[in-house]
Amino acid sequence: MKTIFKPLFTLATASMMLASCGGPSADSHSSKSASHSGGALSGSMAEKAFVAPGEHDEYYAFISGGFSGQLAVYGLPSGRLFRVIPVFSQDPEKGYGYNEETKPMLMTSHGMIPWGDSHHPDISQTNGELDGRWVFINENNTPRVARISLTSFETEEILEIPNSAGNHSSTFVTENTEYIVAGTRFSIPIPQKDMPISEYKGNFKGALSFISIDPEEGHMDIAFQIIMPGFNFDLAHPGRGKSHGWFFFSSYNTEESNTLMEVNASQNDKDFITAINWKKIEEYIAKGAGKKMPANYAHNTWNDATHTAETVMEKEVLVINPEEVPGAIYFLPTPKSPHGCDVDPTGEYIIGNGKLAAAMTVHSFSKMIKAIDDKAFDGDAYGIPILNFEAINYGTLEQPGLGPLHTEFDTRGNAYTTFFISSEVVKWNVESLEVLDRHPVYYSVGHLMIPGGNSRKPFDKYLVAMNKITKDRYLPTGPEVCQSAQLFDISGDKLELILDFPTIGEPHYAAGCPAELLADKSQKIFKLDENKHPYAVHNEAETKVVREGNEIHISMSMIRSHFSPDNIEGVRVGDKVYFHVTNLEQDYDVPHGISMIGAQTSELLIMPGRTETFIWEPKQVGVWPFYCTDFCSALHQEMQGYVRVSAAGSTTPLTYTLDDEVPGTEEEL
Ligand code: RUQ
Ligand code: CUA
Repeated sequence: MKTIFKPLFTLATASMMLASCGGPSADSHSSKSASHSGGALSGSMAEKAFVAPGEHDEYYAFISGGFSGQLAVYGLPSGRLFRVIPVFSQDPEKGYGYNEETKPMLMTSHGMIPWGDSHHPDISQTNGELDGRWVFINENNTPRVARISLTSFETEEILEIPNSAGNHSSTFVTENTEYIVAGTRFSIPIPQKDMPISEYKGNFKGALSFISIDPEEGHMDIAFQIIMPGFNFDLAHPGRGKSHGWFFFSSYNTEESNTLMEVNASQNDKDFITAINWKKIEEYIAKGAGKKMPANYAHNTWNDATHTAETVMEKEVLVINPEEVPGAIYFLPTPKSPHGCDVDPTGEYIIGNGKLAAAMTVHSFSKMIKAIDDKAFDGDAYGIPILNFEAINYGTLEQPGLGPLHTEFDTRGNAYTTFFISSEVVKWNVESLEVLDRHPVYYSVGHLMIPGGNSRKPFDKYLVAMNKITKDRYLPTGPEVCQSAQLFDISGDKLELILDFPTIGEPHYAAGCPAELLADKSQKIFKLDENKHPYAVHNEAETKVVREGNEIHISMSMIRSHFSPDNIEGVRVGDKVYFHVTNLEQDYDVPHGISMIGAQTSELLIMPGRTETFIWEPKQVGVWPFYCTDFCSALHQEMQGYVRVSAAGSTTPLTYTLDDEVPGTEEEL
């Protein structure tokens, strides 16, 4: 039997693995004998995923890169990769995090961090439907959230989250993009201090941050943080429709243990989903609840006019103690270390995927409200009422599979849940709690995504399953093989697997939307006459080279197919040379690149109308070339230039030319 599962689950689930659970047969784990999917796709299935050369896809899929820190853009149903949007990690291909303009995007209270671990993208909504303005995504390791423009497909803002560690339950937008959230995975001392780890229990706290989104510009701000008991907060989901105004967070380690977590955090029969009435908290805040706490966190914003990011260090955050907001926070007991916490499109059903449970728990929002009114409590934890399980529970899906992780929904009342251990997607009806279909995936699926699946209006034609392990599915590439996504057609009664495609990094989670929501408004150029970069040039006449002590600022332009200037003399060893380069093109899809021999940074890849900067510190005397790195025209290979570097202290005058014109000469400032 070929069974794929991760050591994470060995202790708690070895016995579950042995029980017959109605999961797929051992055989169906093998690609070679998988009769359900067909080892080779049949012709009609292949047709469903086929997008003819020159045709466009029906959907965009934004698949997180997991530990790559980025967000990749694919088309569905083809699975074709269009672009990797750099978010939390440097990207030398695009100069992101390397050029002077974008370096501030990666600034944090710990300094500049070149890498991140991105998990959960989510597209902005209006009235509970995707509006295609922005996609948000979280970073776990050094807690941050990012906002990416779905016009320019670039990261526009990154906000660090203080009092947080392992920002996992994030981002997840509310119905009108009022908030995204950031729930801490690790509880920590708040404020941080030097203390024994063994005193975790009762002393460490878990912050749940609500980040408000400006409705016009999208700017992010931490509206408030709720300082919760020291649990591990895992996933989150906003209410919608009738439950709009509430947010639900799953948690594990309600035991509050701090060592050998795989055993000690799995003791309690039930952990909690935390239900937070954020509208009520807003009312409390309006009446003065909460207090400003000193903090230090980076807020990095892209300026569209200057084409430059800037960092502001924020100095305080509003924190709320649960005791200050009675009636706004409740615990929903949920078996057993719930991971995914998902709300159906009607807002009535709250699904807790107890990753160590053999059953899935469905809570009812209306029963929850009634239980609150009836005060159907089973005590409290740290003063927060624990609702009676029977009073809130809608029902249980018995033995649907092993290791349920995440659930998404269609418009027909069905839910689709991933099972990590039994490697399958199970379709079930939310109201009747009946399993309708199941399909193996290859292998160890984490999240799944239906475009719009986090909104009131899912587009339920396709489902993407994102797999952690692929083993024998692709050509081997050394010790690490790719991770993958698998595309299902869910328009019929049965799940139909129609495509397998490898992904960038770990395809952790994804957001998708119909192509027509974005395609028409996709940005084509940046207008040159609106370029307010301090070193921008708007034509070749404005190009210049200026010495300021041992700094040299080259204001250079690029257009098919030359740089201006293309020859520069009078640079000396020990100088710090700034290349400020403007792409004068005003045509769609004509970026130019530039790189300089020996520059200890990446290339610049400059979009039409934009200005970018890199620094070169020549170490050696000589005549050194630079060139365009992006094949831009038939004369791309001619797009080049030289810098003459003289010895330190040399008196070679600073001159620069294009086309044997009279050399420009700059006085030393
Ligand atoms: S979590 S694989 Cu990082 Cu989204 Cu469940
Ligand atoms: Cu410009 Cu190649």
